[in-house]
Amino acid sequence: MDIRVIPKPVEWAPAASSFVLTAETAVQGPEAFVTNIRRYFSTATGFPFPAASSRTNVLQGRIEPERFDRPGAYELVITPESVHAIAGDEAGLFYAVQTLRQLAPPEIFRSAAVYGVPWEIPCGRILDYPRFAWRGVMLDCSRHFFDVAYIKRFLDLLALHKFNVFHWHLIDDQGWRPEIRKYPRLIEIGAWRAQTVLGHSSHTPRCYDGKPHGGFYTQAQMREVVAYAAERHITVIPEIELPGHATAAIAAYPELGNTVEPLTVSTTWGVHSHILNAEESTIRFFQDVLDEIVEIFPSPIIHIGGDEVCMDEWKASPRVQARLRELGLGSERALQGYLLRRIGDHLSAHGRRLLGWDEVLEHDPGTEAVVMTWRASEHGVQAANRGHDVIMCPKDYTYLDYYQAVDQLRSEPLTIHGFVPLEKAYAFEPIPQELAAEGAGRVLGGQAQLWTEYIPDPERLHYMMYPRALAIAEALWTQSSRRDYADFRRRAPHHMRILQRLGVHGRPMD
Ligand code: TNX
Repeated sequence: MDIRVIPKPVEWAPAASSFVLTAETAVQGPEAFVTNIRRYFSTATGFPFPAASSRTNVLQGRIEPERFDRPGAYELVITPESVHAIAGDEAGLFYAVQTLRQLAPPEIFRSAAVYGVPWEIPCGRILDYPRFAWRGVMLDCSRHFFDVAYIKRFLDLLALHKFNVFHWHLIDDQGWRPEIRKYPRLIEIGAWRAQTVLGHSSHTPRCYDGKPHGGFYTQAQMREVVAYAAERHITVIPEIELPGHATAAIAAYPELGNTVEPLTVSTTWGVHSHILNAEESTIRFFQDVLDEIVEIFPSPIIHIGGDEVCMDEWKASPRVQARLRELGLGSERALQGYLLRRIGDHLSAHGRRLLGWDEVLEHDPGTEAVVMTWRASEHGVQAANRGHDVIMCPKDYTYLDYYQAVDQLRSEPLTIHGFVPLEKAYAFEPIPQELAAEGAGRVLGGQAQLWTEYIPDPERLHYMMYPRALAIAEALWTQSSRRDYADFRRRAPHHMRILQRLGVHGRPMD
């Protein structure tokens, strides 16, 4: 039998017949395996999956580290008598369970019991492991706020297709989201904007909706998200943007900025001219912020943004010019580099590595910095050749906020611009051809980006995300030799129907 698993496994050897889940089917194995089988298989079937030591009619999970030499690897052996999931580590066992969910009848995704379904899982053997260690999705929760209940739902969706990084874009000009105890005004003031621009922000005259928008995450909520993600083998990478995209922070604490007139949290989109100043007190402020952030987020890597920094304010500011001279620096660019290294050193003192968007390469961030390349992939090649670990997010393949169809009939919802059809997303190759073997080893993986200027709610988010996130999941997991767009298109509609059962409506496939 042909299977429709996404991302496509490394090896699949089908066999005749199937394993059938019944009210007597037992489960054995490590605690997390038992919990996950019950979590994903009990609700729809109504079966209890008791722990038992029977050798037949059983789902058995085991961890055998000697057997695999790659993180996340697993093997599934499905016979009419039993299902054996053998993995090299906990993550691998989790992925085996995700594959089993996809092999089961799609009714398994119901959130209420359904009777009379033959719960058949096709027999065969799967050997599987991921191509890349970093398989991420970025969600921008500043431009539009998504509450914690939704974030958990989003993490469930990521886990189903074996994504393992949630890059949480927490801060931007239009809203500051994480509670920072030392600086309460960040959320009291920075988390709320008065209104939001209507239509495309480039249209003039601009019209606004007149409705306040905002929200924030308490520290307890962020810890809950981290724990919820960890149960699903997803690492949460927080992003604290500096020194650009900082209007919300400056609105809350005007002393962080360069202008005399106070700012308000931005109500429109685009690259803003307001950036942080370069005072020692501002550096300390962000070091304090990061002290609280590292307490909440155990990720070895912390994102500090660093993109789209407009230098006009620094050029015009006598204070910044004096600071340049005081530090003996020759240019505004060098000053940004200085800021970056101060923040990077601070993160190192916490045992964390700095991650920044590819512009940070222009500021000599030190080779321990990780670079996330969003512009052309040549920036990734450059970064890897200079000794940086790299995460590939080229906008022309991975920006899921871009149009996914040509808008001939004016039927697509408004987006920022751009064009990433499904086929293009599927063609995403994280290792650019120009990269030599040594540099290729520095590509940790890649991710899909969901910027939310034009994505106000989960419904629109799902429309933009699927089916393209399925394509990105496969680009990051499956060996390139096994990838085949026609075959992906054969499997994807099944997943779109599964997602619909979960209340997630992607863009209908043509
Ligand atoms: C560029 S990608 C940005 C974001 C926007 C995005 C919209 C990057 C590092 N910066 O601020 O939201 O384009 O596609």
